[in-house]
Amino acid sequence: MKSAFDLAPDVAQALATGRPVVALESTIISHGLPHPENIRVAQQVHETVRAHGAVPATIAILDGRVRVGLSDDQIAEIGSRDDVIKASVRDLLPLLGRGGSGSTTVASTSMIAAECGINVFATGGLGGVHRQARDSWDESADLTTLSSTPITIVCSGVKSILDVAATLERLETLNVTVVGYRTMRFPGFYLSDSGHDVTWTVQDPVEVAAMMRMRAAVGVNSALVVGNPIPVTGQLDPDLHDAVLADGLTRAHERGISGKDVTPFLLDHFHRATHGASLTVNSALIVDNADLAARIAVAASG
Ligand code: PSU
Ligand code: MN
Repeated sequence: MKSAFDLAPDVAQALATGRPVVALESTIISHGLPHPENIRVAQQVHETVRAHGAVPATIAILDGRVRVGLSDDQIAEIGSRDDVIKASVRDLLPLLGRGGSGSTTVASTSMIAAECGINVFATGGLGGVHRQARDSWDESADLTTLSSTPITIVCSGVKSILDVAATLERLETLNVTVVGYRTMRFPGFYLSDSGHDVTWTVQDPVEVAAMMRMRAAVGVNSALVVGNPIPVTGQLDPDLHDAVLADGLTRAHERGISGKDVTPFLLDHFHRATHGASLTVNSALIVDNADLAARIAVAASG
């Protein structure tokens, strides 16, 4: 089965020798950020991870193969080809079966990373329970996947387009550990503070590494989420955020946008309606999270 994974040479070597590796998702590149900013951010993330002495492993499905560790050319392909499908775990088998190409979400990236022995992953914001989920039943597969995937994921909370309170309740039910990085508040993606508390806080990467060491010892198989807030000085203006979100939700409803298209639609709406201000925030938090993830991976490999 493992032959389905194509590990880049530097990723394979780091895993074989116990050196730090940071998994990265590719849906951010294909569906989360517009071209060409998406490619610029992906490259900046790679450089940031390498600057700390860790190896970046961006995960994607390219022409029927699971790639773990993308070259600059492969990043550019994911970021510019229009036949790249947003692929969650449920989409992997059909894509691989027919030799297609897809970008991996938090769910599928986590699953593949853990299968390959990578234990740290950086992203922007997790998926979660959508607003109006009582009617639509729209809850991201990110949540259930994290309940059964032993990985540490650094993110700026969950996307603020979601029902954050309901998502936190689901994370609790699903045994996912949530810690705030130098905060007791759950980060709000474009905003530093979602308005909700977390139960635990950590002060540095060494503390996270100590938790990771206990994972195997006690048999916890769910994810550890490290919520890393964007600094207040770098966040989106909260009033602008709320107005743009309300407008975006109305438009999505009017246009009948549903299922896997909701998240990309709302992110794109934000980027347009804020004239790029949300894009600046989104790009910055992705790079910040990669930076922290790399330091955690280094601390955990020591
Ligand atoms: N975080 C971002 N941008 C994104 C996503 C997360 O900053 O585009 C993606 C992730 O791949 C996440 C997905 O897994 O959105 C969630 O989509 P859905 O709500 O359809 O499960
Ligand atoms: Mn969904």
